[in-house]
Amino acid sequence: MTEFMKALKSLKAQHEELLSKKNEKLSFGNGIFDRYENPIVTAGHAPIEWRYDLNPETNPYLLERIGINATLNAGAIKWNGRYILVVRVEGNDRKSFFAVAESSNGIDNFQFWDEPITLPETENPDTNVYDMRLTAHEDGWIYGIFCSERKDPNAPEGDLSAAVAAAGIVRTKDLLTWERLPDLKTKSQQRNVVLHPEFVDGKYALYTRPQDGFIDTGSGGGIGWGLVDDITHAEVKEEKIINFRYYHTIKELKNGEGPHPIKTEKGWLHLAHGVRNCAAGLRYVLYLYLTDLENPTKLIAEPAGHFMAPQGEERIGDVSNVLFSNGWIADEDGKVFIYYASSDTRMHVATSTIDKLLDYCLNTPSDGYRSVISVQTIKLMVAKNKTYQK
Ligand code: BGC
Ligand code: BMA
Repeated sequence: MTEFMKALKSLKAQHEELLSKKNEKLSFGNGIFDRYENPIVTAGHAPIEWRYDLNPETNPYLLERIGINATLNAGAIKWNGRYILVVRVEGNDRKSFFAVAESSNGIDNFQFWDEPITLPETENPDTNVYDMRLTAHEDGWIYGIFCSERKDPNAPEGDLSAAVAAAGIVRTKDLLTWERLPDLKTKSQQRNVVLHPEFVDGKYALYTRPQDGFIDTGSGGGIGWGLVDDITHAEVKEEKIINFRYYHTIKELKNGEGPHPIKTEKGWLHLAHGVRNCAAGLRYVLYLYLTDLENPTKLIAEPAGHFMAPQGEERIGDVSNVLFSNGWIADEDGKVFIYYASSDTRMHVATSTIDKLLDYCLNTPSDGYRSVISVQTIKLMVAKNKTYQK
């Protein structure tokens, strides 16, 4: 066997081993959700054919020609009985693109389809695209809303990082061919825009995240909501804030809707991220909130603090101290698969159930905004437990 063939054989064996690895639930948790032993999609999951020229004549040393840096922030959808992720794949060149990975059980053996998604551009080409949220809308289309980033045309000379973020919109029926619609028009820049799955007053409804600049949300008070008449020329004229930011909370600096909320008997169940600034940089955690079934903009419950925060190895990566989620899947039987990325580097899954998540939302104390209230809340729990034990 030639050196080339030997190298190729071992490359394929390693890849196969990674893809076929079983994933086990970790045995200790808080009862609310379960974490798993292994990340579910990593840069190493990218197909060998994307990265290597497999012809010994043009690549005699079997060198990797196209490096993949990270797989993160995936949108998710159950489709034909399969668990589908539209993963943000980032190359060594720092450009991200979208690629479908699928699994039959939602927790392991995720495998990328043969080729990444071909995403059409608008007349204003995107520099980078990321963080797609998938919504199977009641109009019959599957929509993907993502962040399209372009260099700021008004940036002062020499400023190479000033950018403009906008919500790009695509739709598909087969996850293979994607139709690009015009970007969302709103008053400000946008990241974290999510399509609600149902019409509201006959209109498309969007969760938005108004922001003053590319990074700063500034006067943008939190997660917004706006209605759109025509999704093929989407414009939100009025944005109403439905989930606010507060001083000294996990979402002091910014927050954004994760995937679209899940419809439950007790309300719309939302997964979002909250960000605070500290000496180590921005810390991203996940939180849940519940809104009214009839009026998805009306907050019913919001537990204090984070639902999930980076732990152990999750804390380390390209952008450390970050958990981010823009995809989850609720099965018919009430099981929920929460797909989250750690530190802008790899994808994980956590599982729970609708019942547990609702119980968590409705029975976890809400934020009292002061240390003294936190102590009162604990003392109430202790007192209750004393009477119960008697
Ligand atoms: C990065 C995103 C990040 C955003 C704001 C973009 O250039 O690709 O991952 O969320 O900047 O920091
Ligand atoms: C953001 C997001 C994500 C990313 C996070 C942390 O603003 O949109 O793309 O995970 O920053 O870098």
